[in-house]
Amino acid sequence: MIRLSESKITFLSLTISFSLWFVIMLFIITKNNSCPYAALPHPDNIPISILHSIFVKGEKTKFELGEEELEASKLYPDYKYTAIEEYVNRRNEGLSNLSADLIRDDHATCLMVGHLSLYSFSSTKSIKMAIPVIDMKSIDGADREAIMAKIAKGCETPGFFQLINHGIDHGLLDRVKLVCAQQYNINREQSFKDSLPVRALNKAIAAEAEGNKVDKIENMDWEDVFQVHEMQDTNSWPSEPKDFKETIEEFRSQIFALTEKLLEIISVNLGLEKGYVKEAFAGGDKPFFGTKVSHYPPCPRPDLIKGIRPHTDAGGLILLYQDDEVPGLQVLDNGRWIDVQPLRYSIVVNTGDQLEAVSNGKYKSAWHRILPTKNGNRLSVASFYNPSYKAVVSAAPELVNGNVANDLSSYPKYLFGDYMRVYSEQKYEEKEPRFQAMRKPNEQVSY
Ligand SMILES: O=C(O)CCC(=O)C(=O)O
Ligand SMILES: [Fe+2]
Repeated sequence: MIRLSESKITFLSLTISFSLWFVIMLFIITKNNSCPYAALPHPDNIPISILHSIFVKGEKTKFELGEEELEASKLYPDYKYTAIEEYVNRRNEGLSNLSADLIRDDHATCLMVGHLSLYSFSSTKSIKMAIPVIDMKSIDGADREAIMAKIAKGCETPGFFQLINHGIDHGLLDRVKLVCAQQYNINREQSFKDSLPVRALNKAIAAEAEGNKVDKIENMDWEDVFQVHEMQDTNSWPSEPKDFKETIEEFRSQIFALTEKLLEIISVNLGLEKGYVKEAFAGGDKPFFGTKVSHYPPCPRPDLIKGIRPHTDAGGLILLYQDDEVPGLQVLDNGRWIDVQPLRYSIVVNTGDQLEAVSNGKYKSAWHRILPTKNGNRLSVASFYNPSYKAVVSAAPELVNGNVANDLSSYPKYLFGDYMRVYSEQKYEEKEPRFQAMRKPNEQVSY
């Protein structure tokens, strides 16, 4: 008979209990992860607009995936609305990595999300939540450094990021959405229907119906624009809806403050005094601050025209409040167009050509475009914080090698008004020739 010492017995019993615990845990984990779609792409990568139209708007929702139009109720006859709705809400709040819990909790949901990811992935070929989402909640607290670092990274690449908990009142954002939709319906819808792009597209569709081959329309955008800025004559505000002016002005003042806060962060991130970029853009006066309310109405042939053709923005820093349901904004990142996915109450930020110049190329303004859609009328409200037309823009001397401003290795020094004259003619072209045109005639440089 084998005799075991006391310590061996303790060791053996510990080993046995550990193995038992391990087997039980393995069983639990495998059981909870028994979702047959677990290997599919992460549902956080599904555009929120698709989730929203299927699961929140209800059974009758028709939605477009690639070329097809499908009715949600036929695709997903017996899913649990509440679980998905909760998921959408959590995503809207910018929380991520929640889908795993959801999948574990609810097999039906798991099935749905699995199907959906399969479907949307195979039919739209998009889709990564590739634009950084930055939570500003504790920017004035302990996490300041970490948040600033995220902003620095977002400015470097891809030059676009989204902010949540940015301090702009959600109720105000809801009101902006409402008054813009009303203003479009009251004042703009008819004129859009009579506009050049609509006529050009109708002509192309008619020509095609007669058997002709038609080209894409490359010199127009499928966009309705209403501009607001400080120099605005009071008469140019629409009288309806009544609270349009007041709402947009309140929105603009909150966006302006947020932009200046970001510019301070950006200056410090670049190693400059915190007021550097603000002062550079003010040019001894004040910056130009414009807001553009755009609609991209339903487009019968999104394959023939763009919402806005690819371009980089001329100015400094751009803050965008975009539709939380209808997608369309894409950014060129490493040669690939990626979606800036709608995220409710977020503010999208991107850097323009002037920040590229001031940062001496550290923050390159990113190419972006808008794709129109067949069914949605996308709203976007973009606010442009630009230099004054009288400001002289140049690379910050601290960021130029050898501190020689305007040498050939740095960005040129020029009047912003001059840049805008060139930009207005070359907006949809490469930006390097624009900077080139700002050099004095005897300075030639190849980019
Ligand atoms: O509509 C948008 O989301 C962006 C518009 C834009 O890129 C622009 O106006 O320059
Ligand atoms: Fe733009």
